[in-house]
Amino acid sequence: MTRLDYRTAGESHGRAVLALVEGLPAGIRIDVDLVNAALKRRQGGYGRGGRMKIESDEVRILSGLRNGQTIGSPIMLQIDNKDYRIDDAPDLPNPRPGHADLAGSLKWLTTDCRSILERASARETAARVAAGALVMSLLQQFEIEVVGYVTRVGSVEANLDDGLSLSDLRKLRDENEAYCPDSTAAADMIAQIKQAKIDKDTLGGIVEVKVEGHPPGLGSCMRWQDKLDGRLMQAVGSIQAFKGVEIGLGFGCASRRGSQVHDEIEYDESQRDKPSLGFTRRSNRAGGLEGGMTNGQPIVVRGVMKPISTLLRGLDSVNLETKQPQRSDYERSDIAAVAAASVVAEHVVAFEIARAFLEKFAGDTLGEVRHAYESYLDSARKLGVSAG
Ligand code: EPS
Repeated sequence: MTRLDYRTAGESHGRAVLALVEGLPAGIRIDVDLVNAALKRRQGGYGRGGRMKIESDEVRILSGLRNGQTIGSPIMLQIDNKDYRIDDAPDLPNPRPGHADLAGSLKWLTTDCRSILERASARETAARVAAGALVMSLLQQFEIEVVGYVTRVGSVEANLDDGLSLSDLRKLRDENEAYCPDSTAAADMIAQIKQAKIDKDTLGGIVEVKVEGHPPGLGSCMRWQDKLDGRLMQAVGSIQAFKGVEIGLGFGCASRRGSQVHDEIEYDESQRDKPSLGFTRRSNRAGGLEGGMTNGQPIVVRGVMKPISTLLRGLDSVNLETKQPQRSDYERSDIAAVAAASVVAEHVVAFEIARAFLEKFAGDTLGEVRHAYESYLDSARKLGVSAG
């Protein structure tokens, strides 16, 4: 059986960006509207530049479905680029500090950063969102919810009540262009982005993703490669311009004592049918993961995005042909794309959850996966209850 996986292809100004998803069981009805809604949301958010006015991303599913349902075969997703001038686009010899330009030019031995940036570009995240949105149709079957939103832009930090449900967070997030569930902070974030634009500068920020409804036991402590916390960190840390990832309290663990970090365990019989299976916690500083496995609490992952490296006013650089000082190249760019990055983070996390879910509850068909899932929950709820 094929493990759930995906690859992406496509250049920023090539014909299309693509994702090839393999390993989804047969019998899942795919909600294409969900994929297109996610793609549209990724294109939005306050601070996006001219390119997003040109593109209107929509997925074409070229393979893998019959009458709207998966049949177990590879699924090819295509998103066409309207701006596909890759062969006519000018050479870019002046690398932008912070972008892949210089490191890539030195790696592939070229003085034209164009060949590097075409693939390094965040345009590729459209494919990652499409793949993640596709597997949401599987997660929905098991009532697993994933929500991503913005918690910081520049110096503005959101103030979010821990008690907000995922549907509250989603609703509040969707009410503003900062994709932030705190409307006061959202207005301040937008004001900061406006000011950065006036100053011909850019801004970064922090995104947070929460997952609920998943069972305990996803991931494993037996092989480092299988640890779900590490896999989530790679998925989020590999998003363009991300510089750090934390789970739960994350770096905040360093300054506290153990008694202020670890989430003490209780048992509440009335919660036996919840994902915690009754093993409740008063806090969730672990962010839902212990030993590389889900522990029945919500997953909380955060990632930090650096400010966009293409600045309207440029930065000091060097011309790769002449080796003389030169300001970095500018064509057009976003001022901030933290809102869009929250959509990307949501979908790469969704994909990792789906992958870990299908590892534990493997099956060629959705029916077999459901059977494995229910049989596990049945056994888990009987844990500790003696047969006699
Ligand atoms: C990007 C540069 C800009 C962004 C782009 C990421 O594109 P362009 O060079 O065509 O103006 O808008 O983001 C996207 C295209 C996207 O779909 O998110 C870069 O160099 O990383």
